[in-house]
Amino acid sequence: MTEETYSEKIMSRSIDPAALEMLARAEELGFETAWDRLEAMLPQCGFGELGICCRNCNMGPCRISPFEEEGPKVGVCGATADIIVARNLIRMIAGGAAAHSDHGRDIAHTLLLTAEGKGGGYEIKDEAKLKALAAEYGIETEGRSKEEIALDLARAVYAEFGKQEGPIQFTRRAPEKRVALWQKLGVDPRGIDREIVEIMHRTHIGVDNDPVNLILQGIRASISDGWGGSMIATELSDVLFGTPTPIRSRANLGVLKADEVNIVMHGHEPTLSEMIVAAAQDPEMIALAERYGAKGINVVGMCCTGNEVLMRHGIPIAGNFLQQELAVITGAVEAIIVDVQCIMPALGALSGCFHTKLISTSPKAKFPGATHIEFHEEHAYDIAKEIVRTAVENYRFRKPGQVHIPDEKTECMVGFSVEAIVAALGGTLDPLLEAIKSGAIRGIGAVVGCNNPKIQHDYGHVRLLEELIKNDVLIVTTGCNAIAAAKAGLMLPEAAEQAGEGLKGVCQALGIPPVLHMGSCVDISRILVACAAIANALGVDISDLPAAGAAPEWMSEKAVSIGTYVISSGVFTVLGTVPPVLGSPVVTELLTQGANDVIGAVFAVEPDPFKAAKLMIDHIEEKRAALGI
Ligand code: SF4
Ligand code: MSK
Repeated sequence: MTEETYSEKIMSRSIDPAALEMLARAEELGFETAWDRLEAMLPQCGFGELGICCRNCNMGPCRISPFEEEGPKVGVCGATADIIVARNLIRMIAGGAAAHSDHGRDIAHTLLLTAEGKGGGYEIKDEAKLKALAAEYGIETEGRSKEEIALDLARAVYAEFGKQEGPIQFTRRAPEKRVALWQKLGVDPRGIDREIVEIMHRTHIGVDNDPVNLILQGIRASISDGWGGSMIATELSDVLFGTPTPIRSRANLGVLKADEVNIVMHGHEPTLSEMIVAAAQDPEMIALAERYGAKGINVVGMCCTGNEVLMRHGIPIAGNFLQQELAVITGAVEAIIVDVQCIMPALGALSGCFHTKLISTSPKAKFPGATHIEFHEEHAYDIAKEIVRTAVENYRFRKPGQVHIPDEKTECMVGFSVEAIVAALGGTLDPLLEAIKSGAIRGIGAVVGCNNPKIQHDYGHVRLLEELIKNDVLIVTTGCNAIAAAKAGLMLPEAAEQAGEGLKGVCQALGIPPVLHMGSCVDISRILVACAAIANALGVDISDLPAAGAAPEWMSEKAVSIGTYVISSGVFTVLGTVPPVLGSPVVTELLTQGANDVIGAVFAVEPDPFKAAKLMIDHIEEKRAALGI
């Protein structure tokens, strides 16, 4: 089958040729994917879409009629649509902030074990960053071993989660004006866990029933994610595994190999994926693979854990969120190894139709149909080896007749941590600031987030990026958007050809792509750090910068927390899918207009990537005019 022969239905689902090929294959073989399940779900619940259903107590469930005349306008307790929508929204923020921050806590735990000499194979790779972070925390570094420093740092960071009074140290990286604003509004977070717990308390029946007060708590918890839990995850991952530097790799399903053991690592935390990468290089494992007739062991990534090892080791990435099922349908995957977040429970049943083993590893995340091999940092390398061995031994059960791997794999250049960007600029931000001031670069676009079958796969991401770079907007990206960009060839220095003249000149002079891969979802914290550095260099707040954010295909609760901390940091953000808030005029107005007067930024919702680009560019131009540049 070729693209010309695909049905209209298939063509409407993705713009990625590899995904289209596998979707056609899935249809031919009768396998169901997320797109089919969405179709079966239609029409989706209108109350849910508007955010006006509540089951926070057992007098409910209650739902508010959105129609003028008929139907109830309050729940059994008297809660209005505004109250219900605000409560539901901030519970989404709590879910997202909890996910990111628990990830950060796990990394802090790994650092602690490593410092105590109990980390089963981990070591401190970036001593310079360790010392810089220690200095931020006021920890003595002179004449001390890296383990001693790391122990103090891990304990100090660990304490951030359970702190009662604040401040969370990394929030002080934000420009002074921003911190002062947070303090004035009473949203400067006190402790990471505390803010999440307080959301759950306030949204219990009969507690906080003021929509604005509820949203302010959502803002406080989201800041504790972006400038707290997520930033901790990023910074300590760099200490343990190394701060990313530019490296070349490949992206898309074509990175799977027909004659090797294919291991797909999917999920989020680098503690697992780093060790799998190491164990797959173990000569004993390679010899075992050869004994089973494979030419080697091919480890590839998926979603954000894939981004982590892509950025640090150049491990190829097989795809983004909506490609997880498609990878299994290639019939060439011996094991899909998962930890936490964004892993579809559908993978278990689907893997059962192939020889593929779905291997769950986290005590927090078990899946139907999975083989559970629990991962503990104390024995990390040994467990990783056991997992790799399980994958290798599965190679003999591969059914050659089922194997179908698309050819697509695109070259990419990744690894743009803030440190790497500064290095590419020659050691200071000045060339970037000059390019912004001269107008060669009009502004910065932070484009991030998931896939969502409600939007044609990768269409929202890729078209938005193309449009922005054409208009001289330099892009920083993470998560599944970054993977879409890599697959589309936008992460090569040659992609500068597609950029406007100004951006093209800057990229060519520096040898960088116009779309810079800054990492996984938690690494949006790197974007915050970059924004703070630029704002500080210009002597302004982040909300004054010619910068705009977007999440064209977002779907997860983490994305709700991210969007909220991004606007709370002062960056206007365009969402490609509609959040469940339209049932409340008060919340909708606050998020799309009122917040401007409070935190200096708002959300807009625009599914059309061309119109979204226009909104972002207009915003950037407005900010340039206000700065007088
Ligand atoms: Fe209904 Fe109020 Fe209970 Fe929600 S909290 S389910 S609106 S009675
Ligand atoms: S993996 S949160 S689908 S970006 Fe981080 Fe992708 Fe969104 Fe998950």
